[in-house]
Amino acid sequence: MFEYDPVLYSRILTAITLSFHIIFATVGVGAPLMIAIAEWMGIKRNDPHYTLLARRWARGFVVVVAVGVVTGTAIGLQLSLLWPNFMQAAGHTIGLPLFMEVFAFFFEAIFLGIYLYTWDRFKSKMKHFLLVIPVVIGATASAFFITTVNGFMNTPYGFDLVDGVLTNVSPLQAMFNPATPTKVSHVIITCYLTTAFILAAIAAFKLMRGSNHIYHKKALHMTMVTGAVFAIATAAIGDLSGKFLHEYQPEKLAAAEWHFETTSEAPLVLGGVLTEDNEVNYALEIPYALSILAGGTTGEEVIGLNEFPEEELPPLFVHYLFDIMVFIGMYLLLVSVAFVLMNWHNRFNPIKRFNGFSNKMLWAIAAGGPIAMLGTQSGWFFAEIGRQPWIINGVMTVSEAATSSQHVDIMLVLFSILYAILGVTSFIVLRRMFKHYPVEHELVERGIEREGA
Ligand code: HEB
Ligand code: HEB
Repeated sequence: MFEYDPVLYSRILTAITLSFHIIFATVGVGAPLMIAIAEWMGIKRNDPHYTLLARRWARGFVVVVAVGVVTGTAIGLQLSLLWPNFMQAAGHTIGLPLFMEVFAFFFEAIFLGIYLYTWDRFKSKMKHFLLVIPVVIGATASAFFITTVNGFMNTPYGFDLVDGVLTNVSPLQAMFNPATPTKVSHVIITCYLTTAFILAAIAAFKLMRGSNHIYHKKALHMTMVTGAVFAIATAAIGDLSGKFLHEYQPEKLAAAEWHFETTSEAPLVLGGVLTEDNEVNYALEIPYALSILAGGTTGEEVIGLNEFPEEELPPLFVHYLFDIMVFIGMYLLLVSVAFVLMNWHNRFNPIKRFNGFSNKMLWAIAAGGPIAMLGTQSGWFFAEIGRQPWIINGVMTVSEAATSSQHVDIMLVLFSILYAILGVTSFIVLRRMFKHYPVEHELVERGIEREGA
């Protein structure tokens, strides 16, 4: 019934590993910034609630980093085990950013250690705050370096192809390939956005569960204001990513929009169903919008799928992945901007300042956390499946790159068990950590509030 196919199993194992890694990596990149903002506000407003936010988030962050390191190491292993021909062909081209990611990680880890052990050890709070800056830089640099590798896979640069071999390699040119600017900024900003929403969701959840504590309200405000800023930035950079695809990977953009004929004034297609002869049914069309996304004007000519040989086209279901991501982007933008606007006129009113939200709003924010993570996942799935059949665009296909080992099925089972254990354990650890030491206790214990206050 099931034919053993090492390529298929390698793809499944890589997809599972990356999807699992990306959950922790995304929060790992975003959390340091949120911690830094909270600690900064604690100092500036002389408000211990914000300082406690930074402390508690930092504790959770450590668990996230630990899992990120394990799953990241699994990726490193699997790159050589499952895709030996890819690593042999391109290893020396992308070795620089791969190494730099490890370096960025060590940089981050060293300062994170110092940061965690020096709360209350400095006379000036500012000195402790300064220690979080290298953590922010290290985490973001990780995302930067590793995303340039992914950029290279999409728009390979910095080598000559002689008889199928990559020669005359320039690692810097490979790193700063045409995909790097939009990809790196889209990834980093969506890491910040997703983390802001996950932290906001936790605060909203606490408030829905009956807590009325100002601590959670302040958390909600801070995360929603930053969330709104990053949601706007995400939309702006997402637009640039669309323009990048138009120029360098037109087949991916056309697949995302089921755009078959090359035309100007091309519409954006939302949802719908594709028939056997490539007719689009039941879709919502926004006139001219694809031309505007691609080139900024309604007259922009957008290349259609019919221009490409059929065996070089990605699977057309990527359309739904793109739709889900864009829809989620709109949802997060709407919720966070609505929240900020609704609270704007209360900003100088000390009583109403932190009370301007309804239960419906709390629901919408609580849902926004998991939804944002889903957006990150669908974004990656879209970008990766949209590059098929290539592993290095136009140079090497995924099946050429794969191992022919007969044991990938066993690896798949073993790694799945590892991820299940890691996922469950980290969930339990995080839950216990915060449940057994609730905010209310910690506030009293640190002398920030009195019992019953
Ligand atoms: Fe990652 C970690 C690899 C993707 C972010 N990573 C990690 C590790 C490794 C890796 C190996 C461990 C540590 C060191 O450095 O050593 N990755 C990797 C690869 C890939 C990735 C190979 C692809 C293919 N990442 C990724 C992405 C991102 C990331 C995409 C973003 C966005 N990572 C990261 C971070 C980290 C890591 C942040 C650290 C940890 C945590 O979590 O924090
Ligand atoms: Fe995104 C990807 C657009 C939203 C996440 N994006 C992507 C792409 C595009 C876009 C075009 C592809 C690129 C390439 O491939 O190179 N977006 C967009 C837009 C929007 C968005 C237009 C609306 C606003 N995203 C979004 C969100 C999120 C995301 C919201 C999350 C949360 N994406 C993402 C990711 C990815 C993407 C992660 C992968 C990476 C790259 O860049 O690629």
